[in-house]
Amino acid sequence: MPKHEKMHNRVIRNIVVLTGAGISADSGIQTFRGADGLWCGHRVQDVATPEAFRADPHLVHEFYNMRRKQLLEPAIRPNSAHVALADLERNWPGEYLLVTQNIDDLHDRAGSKNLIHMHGELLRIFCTKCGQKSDCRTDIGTQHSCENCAAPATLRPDIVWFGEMPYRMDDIYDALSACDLFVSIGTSGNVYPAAGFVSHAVMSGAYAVELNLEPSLTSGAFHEHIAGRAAETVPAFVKTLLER
Ligand code: BJW
Repeated sequence: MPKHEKMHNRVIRNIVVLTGAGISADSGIQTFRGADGLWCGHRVQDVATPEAFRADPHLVHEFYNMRRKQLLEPAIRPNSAHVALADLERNWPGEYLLVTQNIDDLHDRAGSKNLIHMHGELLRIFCTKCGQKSDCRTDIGTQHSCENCAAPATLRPDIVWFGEMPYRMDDIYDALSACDLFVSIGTSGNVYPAAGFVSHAVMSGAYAVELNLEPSLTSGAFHEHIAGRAAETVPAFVKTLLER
């Protein structure tokens, strides 16, 4: 890969941005794999798989109820990185797609519109019997019935668990194939398919930039790295792009 090549030498029309837990860390939401990991004593595989949900739906509902409550606390708000990305979308003359692995709604609240929540949304649920999806801002549990088909104990969080297919992969790969710039913000590169997006974009001809506190597992695939907290690096990076 031509590492010496600089972004300012490139014609950039189409942009894909991928975000992970690091962008919401500056809003007070803990990351998954940091020292103070979010999982509160639960191993990921105890709560984030369909098998875990079948084995102990109560534990899994409690886990997501706790996180939903936290997300709705007044102190949890979009930070300057979320706001800068919404600003980029509004002002960028070419194609722009934001793909987030995050299940929080901070990008939505900041005003991002062309946004894919590839791992689902904490404030949505669906019925495993009829498939009906709905908004959810309260606790749910096995005592609740589906409002659409009335089946008992069939509701689950609209979250993509390990072993399940992330959402809108065709749209994501189409955008990656056509992008001139791929930007990854605050993701560790542990979880596929998102961790493979940089390779796909670079093989399709894109310039790739990583913004992270520390190098990710896929750092080697990027042309450029910008180290620091997302709330500081993202607004500065967006400013550079919009001034081109
Ligand atoms: C900052 C910062 C600041 C901190 N500023 N930066 C073997 C090889 C390859 C793949 C697999 C494999 N075995 C299984 C798989 C597939 C599996 C997988 O990838 N497993 C790996 C663990 C190996 N993937 C899947 O199963 C996916 N589905 C799939 O592949 O479908 C295809 C298929 C289906 C069926 C059959 C066959 C194929 C689904 C993945 C679903 C992921 N779900 C989760 C949980 C969501 C629910 C929830 O939140 O409860 O999504 S896992 C969790 O990790 C969550 C996140 O979205 C995801 C990524 O985490 P992220 O965002 O990167 O966070 P961290 O904490 O890891 O990193 C934070 C970063 O921020 C760090 O780098 C910090 O430095 C940085 N940072 N503060 C800037 N202020």
